[in-house]
Amino acid sequence: SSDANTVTLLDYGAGNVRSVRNAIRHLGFGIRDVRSPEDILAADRLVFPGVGAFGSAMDVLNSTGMADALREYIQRDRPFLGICLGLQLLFDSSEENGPVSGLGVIPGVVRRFDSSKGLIVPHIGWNALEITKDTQLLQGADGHHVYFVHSYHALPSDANRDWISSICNYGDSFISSISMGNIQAVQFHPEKSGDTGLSILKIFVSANSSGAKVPARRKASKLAKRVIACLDVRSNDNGDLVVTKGDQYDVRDHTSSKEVRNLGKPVDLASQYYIDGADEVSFLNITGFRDFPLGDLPMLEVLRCASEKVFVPLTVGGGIRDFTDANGRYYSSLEVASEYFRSGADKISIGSDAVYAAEAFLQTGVKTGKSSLEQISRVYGNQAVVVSIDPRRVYVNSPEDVPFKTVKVSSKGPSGEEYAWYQCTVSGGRDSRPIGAYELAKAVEELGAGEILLNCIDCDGQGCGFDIDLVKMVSDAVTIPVIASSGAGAVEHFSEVFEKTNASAALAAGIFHRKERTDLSQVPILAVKEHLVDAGVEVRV
Ligand code: 1PR
Repeated sequence: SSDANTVTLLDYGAGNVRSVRNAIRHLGFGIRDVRSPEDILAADRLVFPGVGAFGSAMDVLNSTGMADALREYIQRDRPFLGICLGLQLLFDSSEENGPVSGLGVIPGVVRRFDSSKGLIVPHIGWNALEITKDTQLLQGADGHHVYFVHSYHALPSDANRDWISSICNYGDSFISSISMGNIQAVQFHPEKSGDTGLSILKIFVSANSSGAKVPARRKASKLAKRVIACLDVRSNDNGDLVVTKGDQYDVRDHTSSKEVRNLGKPVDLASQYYIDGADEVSFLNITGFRDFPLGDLPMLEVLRCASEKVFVPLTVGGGIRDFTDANGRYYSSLEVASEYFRSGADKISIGSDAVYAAEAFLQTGVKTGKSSLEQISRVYGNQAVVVSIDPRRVYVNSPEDVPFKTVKVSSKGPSGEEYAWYQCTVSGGRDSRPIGAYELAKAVEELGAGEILLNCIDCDGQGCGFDIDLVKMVSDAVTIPVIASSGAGAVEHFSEVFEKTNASAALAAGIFHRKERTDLSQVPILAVKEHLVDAGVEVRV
């Protein structure tokens, strides 16, 4: 490809920039990778998607001489686009494991969001920008939501005011983008912000300077509630990877054939849900607990193909744990997760293994640092690690009956019980464990989970609504985002869960699947979004 069709990418090898690559290629551009500081200075257009922790990124940039090259490139006012950490690194310093010095191009500091007053951290999801400076890059972003995922943010001040092109509100105002001459950087992820994000990237990569600038416009923004489409994936009896869906985790048809329900191909459905407006797509490899996931090459292929077509975050779960294969070769959970990330996942989700880790932590009070949850969040950041909880409701007469947190239930149990606790399970609901959903949620938050996917076996596939008692209990207990899951059967169930609980997102499966059963109606994602707008819930449309 000619130079005009090629952008230079600075990937210093600290994590997954596959999404950025996919988005640039999707726009029809080629990528040249930076191998040396000279490649930076020779670039026509440089994209810098920062990943990993601030300090380790600066270590790499300093030791390779790339920090100096970047400063010089920026000094020369050459076309530059920083993304996420690629914005933060431009500032003087960060408090992340620090203070640590940054590139020092822009005056100011990078701080952690303060969760002490109940603010949910990380800031994950879709938020709108307050555009403060005429800038062409943000043309398509005016009034639209873009996708953020970060725990640290650059603070606006008098000293850096001239650089700021937009701010965003989350707890406090933070800098969501900067623009000065040819130097641009954004805190959000254009590569994961659907069409809005792709249009921003396109303006930069195509060096399009003909369009109108967005006039500065101040408009209050609020983090939107997310609607997530979930695909439960497994091999069917013929060995093909299919999307399936169970009733209370039972995925076999209750007809005479007892076949695994086959609702379609994973990549086709994921692309369709992206087009339909899903804010995220999740794949759960529901037999991952028994098969070795890296033996499951089709799943990795599904991720690779899906990430070329889906420009919102992708999560994958199932089978993330240490494993020894039939030949005696040992794989750490970190290797399994890394393979998922390399194949296109933005987040991984851990089920069974997180239950064991939480049990051990609660018994000993010691964080060993060795669990899959701790290791993966240390290397990839907690925003990349979701813990999936699969609890089952257990009714009791009184909170004193069990050593677990109970709730007073909104509808009584079969023998008139007024309370319930939610018992965690492993292996897709097959085995029950001596720990409640509340205790598990608190423990995994301590161990480094960035988000909780809260299922409920009783409600799964029933279409009768989310378990509000459970979602309220857990979302009030933690300061990381909680994704309510299981039971959506009508648009009203989504507004109910957002009105009555602190859930940050709602995940559903059956309600969106097309060739679903005839006993439950299929509802498109757009209908859910429209209903939420009418109900006064902020969503991305
Ligand atoms: O334990 O780390 O290998 O992870 C296994 C993962 O697979 C877990 O996240 C677990 O929730 C999931 N899983 C295991 N077995 C099943 C099953 O159905 N037999 N699926 C299963 C769980 C729950 C949701 C479902 C919602 C919404 N499915 O993913 O999509 O309940 O459903 P609905 O909207 O139709 O009600 P590990």
